[in-house]
Order: sequence, then C-alpha cells, then structure tokens
Amino acid sequence: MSRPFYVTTPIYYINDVPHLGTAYSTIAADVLRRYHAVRGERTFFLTGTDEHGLKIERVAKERGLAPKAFADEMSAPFRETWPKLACAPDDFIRTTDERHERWAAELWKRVAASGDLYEGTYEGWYCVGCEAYYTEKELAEGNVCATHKTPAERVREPSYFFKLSRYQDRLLELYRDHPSFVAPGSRLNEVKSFVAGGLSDLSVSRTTFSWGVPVPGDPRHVMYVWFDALANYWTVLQDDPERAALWPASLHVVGKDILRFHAIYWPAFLMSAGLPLPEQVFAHGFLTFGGQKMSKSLRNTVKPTALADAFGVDTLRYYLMRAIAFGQDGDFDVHDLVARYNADLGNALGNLLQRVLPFCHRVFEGLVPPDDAPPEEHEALLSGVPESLRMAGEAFATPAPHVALERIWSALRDANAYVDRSAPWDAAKKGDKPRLAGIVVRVLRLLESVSVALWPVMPGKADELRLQLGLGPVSPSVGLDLWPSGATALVAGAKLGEVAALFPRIDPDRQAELIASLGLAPPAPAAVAVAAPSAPAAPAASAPAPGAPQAAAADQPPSIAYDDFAKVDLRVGVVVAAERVPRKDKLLSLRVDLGEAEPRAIVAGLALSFAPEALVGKRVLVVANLEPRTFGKGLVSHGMILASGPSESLTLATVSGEPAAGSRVK
Ligand code: ME8
Repeated sequence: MSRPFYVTTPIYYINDVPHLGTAYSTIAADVLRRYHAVRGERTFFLTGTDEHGLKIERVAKERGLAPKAFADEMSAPFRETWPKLACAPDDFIRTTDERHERWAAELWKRVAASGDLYEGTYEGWYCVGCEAYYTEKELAEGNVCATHKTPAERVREPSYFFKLSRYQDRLLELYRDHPSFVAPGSRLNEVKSFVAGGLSDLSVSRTTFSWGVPVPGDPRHVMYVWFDALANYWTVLQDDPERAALWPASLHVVGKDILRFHAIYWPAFLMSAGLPLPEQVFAHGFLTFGGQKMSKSLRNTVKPTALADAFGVDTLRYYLMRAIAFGQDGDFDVHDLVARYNADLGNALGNLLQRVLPFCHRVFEGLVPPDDAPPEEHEALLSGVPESLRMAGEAFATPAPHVALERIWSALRDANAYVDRSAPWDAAKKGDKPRLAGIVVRVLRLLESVSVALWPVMPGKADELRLQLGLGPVSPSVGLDLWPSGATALVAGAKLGEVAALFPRIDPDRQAELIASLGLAPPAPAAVAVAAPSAPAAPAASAPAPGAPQAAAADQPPSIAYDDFAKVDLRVGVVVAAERVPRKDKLLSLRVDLGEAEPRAIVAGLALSFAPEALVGKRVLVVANLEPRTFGKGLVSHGMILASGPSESLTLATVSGEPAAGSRVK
C-alpha cells in the first residue's frame, strides 16, 4: 500500500484577508489532494493561519485589540472562505492553538538537544513585512526590502541562534540525492546556488516583543515566527498516533516567495530534530491581475468568493488551474476567464453532452441504449482517448494540473470531432437506431470517464455531469482507484438523468454586467502598439542589395558569408508553458526550455494558428541570441521561434527525434 498523500498550503498571515493569491495556493493543494483521493490513496490536507510575530502584534495594536482577539477575528475568514471555494481541508491549524504551541516547544527542545542552538546577540536588518532577516547586500538602496518596498529595520537584541551553517553539506546532499525535493527544477537550481554560496547561522528567537511561542526554559525569548510557523506541518499530527504516522508530508505547496524558508530552513530544522523530511516542496508562481502585481487594494477588490459567486466556483478553479502553468507566474484576466468558460466549458464539454444526451430521451426512453451495432468507421477518432486520460493522471501526479486539463480537453476535442464526423442526427433522421445508439453510447461513456478525471478540479460540475448521465457523485474511498480504466456503469438499460445546460453561455452583455458587478476595471487601453512580427518565424527581411529589383530581393535575399550565419545561435527548445496575451490576439507568451537554469520567456505571433495548450511539450527551433524585444508593458521576448506560412496557418519548424532541450542546430 502506498504512503498516504499529505499535502499542505502555507499557513497564511492574518494581517490580510483571503485573496486570489492565497486562494490559488489553497485550490491547487485541494485539487492535488482530490486527485490522490480518486486514486484510492489515503489523503490528508492541511491549511491554517500564521498568527504570531511582530507584524501581527503591530497590526493588532493599530486596531486597538489584544493580539489574540485580533487573531480570532482575522483567522475566521480564512476558515470560512476555503469551503466556499470547494476546498475541503481535513484540519485548520492556528499557530495560537494550544496543541501547536505545545508541540512547537517540543520541536525546539529536540533541536536544542542536538546542540544546534546557542545564545548570542543578533544585530542586523529585519523586514517586518517578510518577517525575515536580510543582509545589507540583499536590500536595495536605503536598506529597502525588495518585496515590500519599505526600509528594513535595524535590530540588535539577544537571541538564540540555530547552527544553520552546520547543515550546508547535508542540504546540498539532499538536493543532489533527491532532486525532486524542490520543484519545479529551475527552483531547485536557485536553492542550490543559495546554499552553495554559504549559510550563516539563523537567529531563531526574539526578545524585543512577546507575541510568540515562549522559548522552553527561557521565557524572555519568543520563537522566531518562521520557526513556529514551519513547525505547524508537523505539530498538527502529534496529538494522535494515527495521524502522527502521516509524517513526513508528501507535498508542501508554497508560493515562490517563501521557498527559501521551506527548502532550506525547514529541512535543516527537521534534520536537527532527527525527523524525516517532506518529499517535495513545490513553489508555484505569482498571479498578477490584468498584468499588474496584486497590490493590497487589488487583493481586496478581486475577492475569490465574489468571483466564485459570479462565474461559479468550479469555473474559477478551472481557470486558475488551466490558464496558469503550475510553477510559473500568470495573469488573472477576467475576460480570458469568460472566454475559456464559453469555449472550453460551454462548447467543448457542455455542448458535447447536449449533442448526445437528448437523443437518448427522444429515441431511447431516457435509457442507455444497447450498442450492438457499433459505427466503426469513425471510431479511430476516439482511439487516443484512453491514452489522453492516462496522461492526465500522470500530469496530476507530477504535479502539473494545467497539463492534466489539456489532456482531458484533448479527449473532449477527439469526442467532438467524432460526433461531427459520425453525424448522429443523420442516423436519427433515417431512423437508424442501432447506428445512433452506437454513437451516443461511445460519447456518453467518454463523458463518464471525463467526469472522474475532472472531479479533482471541478467537483461540483463533475457531479452535475454525472447526474445527467444517471450516475451518483464521485465518492473516493481508500483502496479503490476510480481513475477511468474503461470500466463503465453505463450499461444498456441504465437510466439517464434529465438534460440541463451545464455551462449556460455568458453573452457579451452578461459578461459586462458581471464584470461591472465585481467592480473590476474595464480592460486597460492597449499598451504601446508594438506589432507582433506578421510572420514571427521569418527572420527580419534583409535590406535589398543596392540596385537589385525590390521583388527579387524579397524573394531571394542576398547571400551571406558563413561567418554571418554562424552568428545565429539556433537551438532546440521544448515549450513548457504557453498562454494567450490579453488583448493581443496574435501573440502567445511562451516559456521555452533551452537547457538553461530557467525556461526562456518568448513572445511569438503564433496565436492565430495554435491553441496555447497544443504547443506545450513541442520541440521548436529557437533563435536564442536575438536582442530582447518588448511587446508592451512587462512583455519581453528573449528569442524567436521559427515557423513557416501565413500567420493563420503557420507550421512550426522542428527536428526529428528528441534532441535534448538546448541542443545547437547547425
Ligand atoms: O508567507 N499569487 O503568509 P502569507 C500567488 N505566513 N500566490 C500568492 C500571491 C499571489 N499574488 N500572494 C500570496 C506567509 N500568495 C507565511 C507562510 S508557512 C509555514 C508560513 C500565496 O499570508 C503564496 O502561497 O504572506 C504565498 O507563498 C503565500 O500566499 C504567502 O502567504
């Protein structure tokens, strides 16, 4: 039996309310937990709130409240919000819980017993916003914190230090022997080079304020808030021996801003305490909103529950998991959300059901018809479906939920193409019942499979879909793998449910109404018009040779010396993420793996020819040494992808076989 799947979110600071960013982490963790539950694994999903530290003490004071009263008031909205977003944590930990404080003290004692704590004086810089110590080198001019844009404070106080320096080699070994400890891989490189650069001992207690867990045996000190906070993942399990067996965690889902704490400090504390290490820390990217960083005011505007009320909670979950490649930054664009709702959910999924189910009611008395005369001629269109769904499962496990959804939609595209070609309406018109039955049964069974594969992301809509198929809700149970395997409950004679629109279309008027009701700004006027290259693939036309006729020069560029060609750094790239660029309908924003530490950001005029998801995983040829080119605010391309043809029907230049990302093309 496999180990249980124990997944966590960061525990959120209570100086803020739940916003789209924190909702993103929580939904992602919930999706992954649901996937593992569907696979029959025992699962445990934890979230909570981080309530100690100077930041909270100060905000409480500003509000004229005792810190605990403030914490009680501010923690509640988190606990109440997550179920409204269809997130179902098994426990909600607060760092002010007695159980947490008791076990955090125990963790401290274990670290102390290893001889890893010593008393000293900390003198240096501290950003209260980050609750983090910084060296002068890490701060901008005026000792300003890069994240909060406010000056860090100078601190000098007695403190306990944790001998982090002692763990440098063991941490490097960990990253070497278990490279999946930090994901995505580009983040592992960041962490490795930080640790390889040398680790200083870490101040782990504070004496100039008191809102924290008291240090065992020395109540003048409270624990550094990150020591206390990180401990939550372990403390929550300790009061119950059955739960204690869930340690180590399978996956800590965190934002990239707090990777250092999770990938360096946390494993070092655990090594010191003699405890097993979590299997993986996954750092996802940051959401921007309409291209802007989420400021405090925006965070309050874009309320995830209001979005869920307006568009449906499952639509919000789908959009966040599909439009933003997990592990990378992405933009939340409400217009794109509506476009995806209408196209992906309404047309590709909802409509598919509408294309077949009504026949069952009209022609087969609301029952699953027998399929003893299968319409073989178009079945090949469905032959890739089991493989698409298998790959969707693999992608959820990776974890790459955006890829999983792309695979599911690939199955839906195949099914729609199958319906187009097999034309069940013709069979119905001709009264050819066996043929009609053959077509609809195949599509209904595919939708049955899709309902399970989709359940982790859209539990409500997946169950609504099942209801129309006459099936009960997806109910995971330990030991029972529900992932689509070809088995079906839709046997001849089974009763189907009533037909209803799963995703009623949102027309432009309704869209404008919903967006206005959310108080979201209308789309910003298009930024500086920098035209996408009309044929992004084609190298810039060379100037015609003096005296040469214009047309001939365009068709037949002048010859160049080999040395000139050799200046072009052509590489094989693998597209790891692709998304549309809001308000630029020709452009796609891509991340392309060129074998470098980070995938390259490349903007290409491919959008009229390719759906972004169709490009993910493709090998492309990239001009890797072009000067960066700006396509508007914050949109910079660091390379060019080669393709041929008019912009509506481009063909990508590629290579045969599977050369490694970054391979030189000569
Ligand atoms: O850091 N996009 O809490 P926090 C995506 N208490 N995710 C975002 C985001 C955005 N724009 N903004 C926030 C803390 N997040 C500590 C954690 S854990 C032991 C202690 C998400 O309230 C993302 O997961 O500042 C980020 O890491 C987290 O919220 C920070 O939450």
